[in-house]
Amino acid sequence: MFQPNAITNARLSGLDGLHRIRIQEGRFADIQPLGERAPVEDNELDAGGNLVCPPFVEPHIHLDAALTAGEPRWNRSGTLFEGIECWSERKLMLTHDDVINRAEQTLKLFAAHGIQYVRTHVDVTDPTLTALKGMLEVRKRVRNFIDLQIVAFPQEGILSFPNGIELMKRAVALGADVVGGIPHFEFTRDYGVESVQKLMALAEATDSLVDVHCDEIDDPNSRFLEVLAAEALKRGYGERVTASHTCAMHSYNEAYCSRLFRLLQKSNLRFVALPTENLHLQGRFDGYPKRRGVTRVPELLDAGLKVAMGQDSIRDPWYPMGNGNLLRTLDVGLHACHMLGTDRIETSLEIITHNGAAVLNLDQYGIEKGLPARCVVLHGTTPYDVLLNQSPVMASVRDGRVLVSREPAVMTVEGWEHSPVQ
Ligand code: 17E
Ligand code: FE2
Repeated sequence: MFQPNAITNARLSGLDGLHRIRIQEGRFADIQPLGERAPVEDNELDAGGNLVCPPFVEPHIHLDAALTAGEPRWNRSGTLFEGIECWSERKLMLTHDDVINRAEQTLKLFAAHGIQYVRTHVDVTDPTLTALKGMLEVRKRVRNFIDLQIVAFPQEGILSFPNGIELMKRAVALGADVVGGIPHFEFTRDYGVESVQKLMALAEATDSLVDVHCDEIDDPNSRFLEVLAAEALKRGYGERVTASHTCAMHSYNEAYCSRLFRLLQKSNLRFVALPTENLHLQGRFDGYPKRRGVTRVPELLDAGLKVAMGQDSIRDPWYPMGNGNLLRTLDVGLHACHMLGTDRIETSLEIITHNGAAVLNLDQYGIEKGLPARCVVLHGTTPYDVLLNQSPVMASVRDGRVLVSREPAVMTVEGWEHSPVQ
């Protein structure tokens, strides 16, 4: 495996000109300005004037369900609820090897797209905990490529599924890193509130992070986000708590939102939007106009909160598409959220890098002297360029080793003759 001692001709966010980033013993050493394009020495990786940024972070994916679309049947309505029914049938067919094989196949796709950090939700509403045990094994197997965080996710509820809280506790004891929840799917509003209190207590007692599927529904009365934020504030836990989806916020009235945002800022929760997934799942009970169902990303960012974007699904009972490329998710997200102003585009890579790292509470992340030499070489000189062309990453470097390298595609259009317009 190629272990360069520098990445040369790298363009870095916030710095003018090109740079040579030296690497020593798997860590970034000094970063030298080059000005113009410099010749590339042996044992250096040539970034070719392209942007170099920290590895992409996938903050939200259901790896246990990945690559099961159509098994044992297709989700015909396209709703979250039919997806959960299909999955509960597929769940009965899970084996240890089945979970490991599909998760690894999916993670390889992620690695090929420059992702080196992944948080996966794993359904623990299963008395055998087959998916969780498989994922604990996957976490070990992929560690040279990807840091994997595992969420104990109660897909069918904490209070609405038999022994829900005991299963959550067992999952954390077995090694899950993060406590999950799904209050909008509990049988009653009261169950939903109680589930949030219980999961926060479990997280605090076990010193775990929290990531809740929160209000993934077009119902403006689904208001579990305020419960989660208030619990996080009370416990001083906000930066360790993530609210995923929060689709109902799309449908909240402005007066309520204005009150809610005050609490969100005080609690400093993290957010994950899943734009491809929720454009597909939400609005299903609407006539025209149909809601997009994606949370209020620009407003949350403008309020100073950390918002990341994730893929959620790769060909599973909820969503039949997905290819591991977070640039695609970001592109769709920017469209869905009215974020195609140039200022938004130029800062958008933060959403799939630093903001994802904030969600995962990573502390050794970024391109700085002394940090692990982990980064990706993009194909383009500006974020605009990268987004516009949707080119996959050219290289992915982890602890000084080049894990992924790619040549730009060569394309010729034969016989196209034109002269410039006078
Ligand atoms: N489970 C869920 O509750 N919501 C989703 N979007 C997926 C799984 C993919
Ligand atoms: Fe999800």
